[in-house]
Amino acid sequence: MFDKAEIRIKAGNGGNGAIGFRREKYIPYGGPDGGNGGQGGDVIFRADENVDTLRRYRQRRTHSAESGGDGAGAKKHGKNGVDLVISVPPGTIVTTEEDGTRLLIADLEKIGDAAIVAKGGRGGLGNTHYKTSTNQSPRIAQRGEEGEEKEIQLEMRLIADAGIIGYPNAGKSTLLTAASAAKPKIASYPFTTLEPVLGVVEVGTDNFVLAEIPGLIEGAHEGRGLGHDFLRHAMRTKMFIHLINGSSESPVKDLMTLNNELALFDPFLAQKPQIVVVNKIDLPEVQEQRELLESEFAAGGIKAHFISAATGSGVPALMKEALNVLQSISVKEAEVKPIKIFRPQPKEPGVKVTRRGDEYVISAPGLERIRGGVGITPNALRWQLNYLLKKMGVNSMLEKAGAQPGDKIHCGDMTWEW
Ligand SMILES: Nc1nc2c(ncn2[C@@H]2O[C@H](COP(=O)(O)OP(=O)(O)OP(=O)(O)O)[C@@H](O)[C@H]2O)c(=O)[nH]1
Ligand SMILES: [Mg+2]
Repeated sequence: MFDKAEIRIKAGNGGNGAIGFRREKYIPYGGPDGGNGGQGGDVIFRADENVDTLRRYRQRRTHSAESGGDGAGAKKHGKNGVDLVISVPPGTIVTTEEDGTRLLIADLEKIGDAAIVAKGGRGGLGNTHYKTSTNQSPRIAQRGEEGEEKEIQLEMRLIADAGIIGYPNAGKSTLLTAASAAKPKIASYPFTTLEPVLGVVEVGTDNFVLAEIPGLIEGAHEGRGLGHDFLRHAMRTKMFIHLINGSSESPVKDLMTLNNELALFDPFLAQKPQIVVVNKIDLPEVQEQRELLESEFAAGGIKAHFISAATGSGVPALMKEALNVLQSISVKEAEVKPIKIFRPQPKEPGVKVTRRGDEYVISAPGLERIRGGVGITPNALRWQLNYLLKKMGVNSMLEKAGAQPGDKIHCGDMTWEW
């Protein structure tokens, strides 16, 4: 139950190249002047300091970048599509699934880290581009390339397995010190700890990472105290140890207030597994209240631990319980697949000719996106393409493959006769 989201992203398509001719008085067909299509916008992910959770992406939907504009006559190039920048919290990893394996596309650890996750399509070339010494009036142009489309997963990278949360002065630093080798500052005033402090807790031969997460107070979700820093860190743990100061006026009210605060931050936080712990049981006034508190918590269905972080009493049992909870979570998460690094495939495989009966199919990047002008005959089309077919070696490949006069040749949307 970590902060996760699955969305579909679509980069912009490239605009189409134009087929156009200069029109001048007395010259029916001037030179070609069709402009290129614009580049499609990319989909970019960026770690943004103002984003704390993936909440806004939990509703599955498609996020698309703008497509490039089509080219036009008078050598006018299409406008480039605007990139779509998707803001995510620092610590987000972007993965995609391919053949049952999760592939890591980007690891956006620090504020400002960014990665292009879906590349916009290239704009198609206008007919101006296809003018040669033998073909002064090219009637072909290129369609824009499709923008990449992907189903991706976003996930916050964890800072720790378990987080200690609770009012300032509850004894969070003291508990972390008692349970691990971490040495956070301990003091009798609130907000002693300002940044999360991590420690490794050993339980028998197992261990887990425990963090003190400071800053949870009433109104924190509105920015009081350390405000959103709390949310940012709390999101990145699997479970909470909710530490209550046993010597406070009403420990039960403290628990309810802070759990309510968690839900106001993000319902997701309130749903994380939580162990409720009353601290400072070494103090006589807390010891006196123990039975009353136990029954009050029990009435709410909560089995509270009673510990003294200062003396260490009850701490080993608490850590054992935390490990149990973590292990039960990891059983549920066991189907999470290991992550491999995503390596983009080279985009331009070579030219290929495949025979299908009497017909031949050419697959050649770039060539596949060429389209003929309106009303162009198959023979005229072949003539228009001839220069490219020769240059790319397609003609000789067709010959080798056994193409005979009259055989149909397909490439992209085009068909002509050999
Ligand atoms: N008697 C007693 N005092 C404790 C216990 N745990 C912590 N304290 C005292 O409570 C005060 C606050 O302890 P910290 O561990 O700094 O509390 P914290 O929750 O980390 O506080 P912040 O970092 O300011 O949010 C200190 O004076 C501790 O000595 C305990 O089990 N018993
Ligand atoms: Mg502290």
